Amino acid sequence: MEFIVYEQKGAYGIITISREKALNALNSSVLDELSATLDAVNLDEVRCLILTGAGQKSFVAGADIGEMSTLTKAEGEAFGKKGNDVFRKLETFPIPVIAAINGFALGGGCEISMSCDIRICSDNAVFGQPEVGLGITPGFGGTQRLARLVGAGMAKQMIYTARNIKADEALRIGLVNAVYTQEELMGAAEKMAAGIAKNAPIAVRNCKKAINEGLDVDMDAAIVIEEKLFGDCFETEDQRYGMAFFLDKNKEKVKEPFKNC
Ligand code: DAK
Repeated sequence: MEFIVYEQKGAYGIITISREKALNALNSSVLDELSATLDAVNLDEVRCLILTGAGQKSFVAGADIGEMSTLTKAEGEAFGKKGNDVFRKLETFPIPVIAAINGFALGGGCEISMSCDIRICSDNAVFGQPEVGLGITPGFGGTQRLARLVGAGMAKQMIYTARNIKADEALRIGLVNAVYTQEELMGAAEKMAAGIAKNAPIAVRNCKKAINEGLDVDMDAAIVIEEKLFGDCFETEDQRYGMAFFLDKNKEKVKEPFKNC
């Protein structure tokens, strides 16, 4: 791998997009490597992922403008599909993904963070969808995911004006859940990942599926999705153990890690 660093730390993994000289901009190789990295995550052991960018300045400064500048229509479509496939793979990845946004998150950078389940950022983070200034529309899901996250009015304002916003505004509009100093960001992301990894893995995966799939359908259909995924937790070892532990009156007993089965 040239542009992606993957490190497994016990029950969680950290994916770092590492193309610092171009502020971690997404070219075809980065997208291919990210896809291959996700395919190789050991889902028997890893229960949560963190996605971040290398260096102190940028999470991802967008799709690679140099590479895009010479694309034909057909190549543009192929590049768009490559990006959308990886972003969708992240979004539907069986385990939660936390975006730890450590600087610029522009264009495709903002879009990739929105394909993650949870976004937290450092106080130097900058978000924006500058595409209309480049003569294109946001092409990696920005028009769809931003509107769903922050509402159509705010998404339209950000996209039509191509104006960047800082971390405090991103927090105010609900684009990120929390802002940390640059020094604290990764510690906070790792603490959250470890906390998620401690919970019953099948239940956490089913929650992700229920929320994501439920948001795409009407409430009657969404409730059916929830019922099915709720039912699927029963008869798992984790459900039996989790409930038995609660019902056990022996307060001295220490909770064992969940087994993912
Ligand atoms: N692409 C390629 N290189 C980039 C880049 C990018 N997006 N962003 C930065 N770089 C490179 C710079 O060219 C520079 O390279 P050298 O000159 O050193 O070789 C290096 O990173 C450092 O950047 P700067 O010198 O510009 O650093 P500054 O601190 O002065 O400025 C900045 C930082 C982030 C404000 C600035 O670099 C900037 O405005 N970058 C571009 C941000 C941007 O517009 N991003 C959105 C790109 S458009 C599609 C699907 C998706 C998309 C498109 C189509 N289809 C479905 C077909 C997505 C589009 C986008 O993401």
